[in-house]
Amino acid sequence: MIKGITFIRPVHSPAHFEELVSFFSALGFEPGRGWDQPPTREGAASRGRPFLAPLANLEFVDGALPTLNTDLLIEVTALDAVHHVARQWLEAKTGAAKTLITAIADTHWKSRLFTAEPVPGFSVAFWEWQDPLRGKAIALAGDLSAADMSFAIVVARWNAVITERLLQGALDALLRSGAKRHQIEIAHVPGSWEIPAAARQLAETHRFDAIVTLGCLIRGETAHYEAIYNEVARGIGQSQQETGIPHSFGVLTCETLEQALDRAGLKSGNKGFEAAAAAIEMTSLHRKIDGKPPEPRA
Ligand code: RBF
Repeated sequence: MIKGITFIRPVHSPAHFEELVSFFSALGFEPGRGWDQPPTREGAASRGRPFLAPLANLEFVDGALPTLNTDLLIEVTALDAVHHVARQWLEAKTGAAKTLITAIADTHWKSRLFTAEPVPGFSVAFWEWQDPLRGKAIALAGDLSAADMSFAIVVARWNAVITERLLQGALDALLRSGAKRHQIEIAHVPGSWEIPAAARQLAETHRFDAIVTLGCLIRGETAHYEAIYNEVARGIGQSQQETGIPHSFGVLTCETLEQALDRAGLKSGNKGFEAAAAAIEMTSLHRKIDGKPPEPRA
């Protein structure tokens, strides 16, 4: 079974190695599992830092080839944003970005492309199909850009050690995805029990694209835990359905405080961050379902 393609690029100095790792990290590549091999009797030390992409192609071409100074082509979405990040990185590192990055130009295969040279002698091309549906399954899906979206976050004070961390996670997700501070309102409520009523009132103002709900119920410390939990979940769901405004669910239900801490950023990610990301995605999907017809496809 074929599993993947590894494209090895030898690097000629430790400094170039560090710079390439920094460049590809800055562009948001997913790092793979790196390795460091100490010197052995057979040879010098070596190290590797893989970067992963969701898709790889080994492509044979017969006919017109792009006139490029590299055979490393990286397909991206949001080429302009990638160009911006690459340019900023080059400017910060070398102060002379202009000579090391080309402008974005059309190719002969209905796409746009630029090349960058993060270290001398190593060039890489980034390109994007002009037809955004090219190569994608035809499906409606929300994006994760929160620019021009407004959110209300309802956060319970009960178990504040946890819920404050969830709140920080949620704000981190919203702000890093392009939401503006003035488009985020935070409502504190005493406990999780109060979340649905506040969420509903906020949704009914129609000032927000989505509501993020954050709370923490701990079974060991909560009498009638199931009853409270069911009602909170039902109330949030009902508010979402009856107002038509997406509500994301970030109310933790945990056996112990330790488990709650893990889910608030210690071990298993931050559920506040995830809830906010879900709110962004659902807002985007909501707009797509509701909004404009899809662009005609070429
Ligand atoms: N609120 C929470 O958000 N998490 C809890 O674990 C929690 N445990 C509670 C346990 C008891 C026995 C009581 C009476 C309340 C608890 N609450 C908890 C607070 C609840 O959500 C609500 O704020 C208060 O009951 C006031 O309506």
